[in-house]
Amino acid sequence: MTLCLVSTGSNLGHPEEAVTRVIQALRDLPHYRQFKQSRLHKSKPIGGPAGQGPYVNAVVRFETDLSPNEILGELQALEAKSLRDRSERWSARPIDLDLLAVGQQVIREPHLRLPHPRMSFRPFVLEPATEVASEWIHPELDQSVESIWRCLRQGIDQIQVLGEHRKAVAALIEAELQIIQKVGIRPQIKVDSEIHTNINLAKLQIDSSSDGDFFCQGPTLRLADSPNDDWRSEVLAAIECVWPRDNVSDSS
Ligand code: PH2
Ligand code: MG
Ligand code: MG
Repeated sequence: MTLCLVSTGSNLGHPEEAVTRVIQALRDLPHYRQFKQSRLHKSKPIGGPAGQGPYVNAVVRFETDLSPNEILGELQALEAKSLRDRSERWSARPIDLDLLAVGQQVIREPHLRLPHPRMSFRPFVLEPATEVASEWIHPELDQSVESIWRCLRQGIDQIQVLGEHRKAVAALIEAELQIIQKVGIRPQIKVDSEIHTNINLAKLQIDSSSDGDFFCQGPTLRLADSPNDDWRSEVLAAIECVWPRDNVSDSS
């Protein structure tokens, strides 16, 4: 049996009900044991079109013998049942189920990336995840969920960009204005041929090399994992996670 983590979220219709219902549907599936669920957390949407309602998110953990692809198939079937519109990325949705992790497996395939490539900087994933699996070790960062969450909240005060980085740098420079608006400080963006663009005030490391090693612990955005070329929106969404502005307060 392997420990699995799944994040659930909804921001359409009645999000609390939708999340509660889908978690019950997951519990009713036959192959999952030792099921545990976090509280429901409410937050403002990160990324996507303007004008969306707040999200309700929760993380569940269970043990199973199913393979990652089998679990993914079951999650997608449940999503399909909720008639989700997949036309626009990060658009409002009745239910979103994301496979975060299956044990310590690292999978980098077009249809499945494990651990989930954006989990290490998303507060709406990390906070509920600490309630159900604080001890789980992220196999790439070699760090527990609890420790990644602590890093995100406390910050390591750096954005670092590794590897081939022309596009990443362009995305960061475009993001600069918004960083100034959010944090009130002008970031120093230094570029050199080898390593890094260093913004001396962030809490996020950004890795733009296609298979570069993680170079320090903590919340990390690997731009190579982006499903499309819109690195600017990836960087902005990550920055939004790291410096949330007026987050809707938590509720349960
Ligand atoms: N999911 C997204 C994009 N943005 N924001 C919040 N607060 N919660 C989410 O679950 C979420 C999001 C894409 O899946
Ligand atoms: Mg999602
Ligand atoms: Mg999803």
